[in-house]
Amino acid sequence: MIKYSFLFIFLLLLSSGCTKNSDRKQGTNSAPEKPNIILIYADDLGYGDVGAYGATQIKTPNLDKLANGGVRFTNGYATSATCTPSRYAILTGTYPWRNADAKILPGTAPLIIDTAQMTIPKLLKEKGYHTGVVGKWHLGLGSGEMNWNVRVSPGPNEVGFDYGYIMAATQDRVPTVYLENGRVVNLDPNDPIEVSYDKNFPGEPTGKDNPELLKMKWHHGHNNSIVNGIPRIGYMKGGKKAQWVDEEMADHFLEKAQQYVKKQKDKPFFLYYALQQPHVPRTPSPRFVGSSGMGPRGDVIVEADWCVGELIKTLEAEGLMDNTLIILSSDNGPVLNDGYYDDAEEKIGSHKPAGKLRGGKYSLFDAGTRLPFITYWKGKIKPGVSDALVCQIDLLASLAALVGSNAKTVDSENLLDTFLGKSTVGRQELILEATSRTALRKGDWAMIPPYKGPARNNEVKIELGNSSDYQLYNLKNDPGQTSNLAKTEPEKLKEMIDTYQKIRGA
Ligand code: NG6
Ligand code: CA
Repeated sequence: MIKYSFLFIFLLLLSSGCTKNSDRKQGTNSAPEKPNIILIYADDLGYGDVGAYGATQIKTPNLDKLANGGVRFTNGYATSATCTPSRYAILTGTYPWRNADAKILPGTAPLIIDTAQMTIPKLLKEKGYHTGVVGKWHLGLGSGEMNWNVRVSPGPNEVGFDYGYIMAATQDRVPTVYLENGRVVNLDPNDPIEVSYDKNFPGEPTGKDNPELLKMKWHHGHNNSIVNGIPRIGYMKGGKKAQWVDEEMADHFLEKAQQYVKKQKDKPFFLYYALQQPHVPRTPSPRFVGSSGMGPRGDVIVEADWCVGELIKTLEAEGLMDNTLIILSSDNGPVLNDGYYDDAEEKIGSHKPAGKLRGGKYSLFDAGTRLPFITYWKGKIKPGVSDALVCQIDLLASLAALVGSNAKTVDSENLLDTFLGKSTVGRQELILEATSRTALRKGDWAMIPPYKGPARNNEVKIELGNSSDYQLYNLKNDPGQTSNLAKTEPEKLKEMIDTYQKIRGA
């Protein structure tokens, strides 16, 4: 009898589904593991901005430590050359060109992830994870008319995140406030927030009309409401107490990320830590001003690197390094002048933000989407460099495989072994997207169909990839995409066009 009640209690414990850190499987059998997962996502960090990827002028010791102690991917891609579509794709495992709303969004845009859609946090939550997002969101909030003075939903909490501490859109867009689980932080009910992307509120100064109030000057766009002396995109009134201090944003998000880790450490957790650097406006903490010798853009990269180092220190202090998988990448390629005069061009020196690649943010050339991409898991991932073709869109199926979930999407490929450094096999092909235009990467080749429109955006000074002819490049021999082989390799071109049309359903 006693024997049976022991068995009963044992079975009860087994079925209780409690997945405390101490209960996690250590991979000694085929049961899935449940490491903590931290996805660190930088904003506009280029292929060449990281030491481990060849930068010598900017020092990124903490990113390098992850890159050199984990797998450093040389063919790691975002789906897109701008933020919203890449963020949509990484969280949903779905190509952004399948969703017409997945474009750079204003701060008032509704949520573009369907609340019924599969997402990484959702699948992890189903497997017992606590899930959190800290940092830049830019996937829209609410479902139409926005009222910032009540709880804003749907948002992160409705697509799988138990906890959210975010900025709604970008640092250069209003509203310039933080939201915690849908509520504006420090909102004074007597000073309600109003936001418009159409017209100014009477009597409110703007970057266009009140240059005397500016501490940072706008170059293109960015001449609407002024917050903290910085002119923004969009108009905002009220919410004075809730407005963020730009120079404190990095510390603020870091602190929230650290608090999250400390609070959730006894359960497997997923933290999506979406850094705001080095997107404009570049506002390093005073501690980092001058740290790169390259002006604010370099300084905020040094700052972002420091933030990553501090988060790792927290993981170490909490004894979590051995069971935490860290994934680091960026949402799109680099840009120097993205709308403010901040010396990014003037002080660039010999630094190459895109490394050996052509183009940058907004571009269909490789620098738009090929980015630093690192996986790190102390004691689990053998350090190495992988040339496998991998995309952020593959994280959904791969993390599902890691935790024993059968969640999947049409576009996400299970490359778990590749991400863990156990295989060198990547995906065969990948559709790349830049401001609604698409191209194909397949094997060593990239094919860009003809597009109307300027070859170069002269404001940001980036080649966009538009041409009246097909473009075909062999990235292995010619990573800088200097030699268009469309005419000399007609068979390869045809094969690429066929594959492209098959995937795009054209
Ligand atoms: C552009 C902004 C740019 C940046 C970008 C979004 C202008 C002229 N330019 O429209 O500064 O905010 O949108 O960047 O307004 S992203 O990384 O979030 O995609
Ligand atoms: Ca971005």
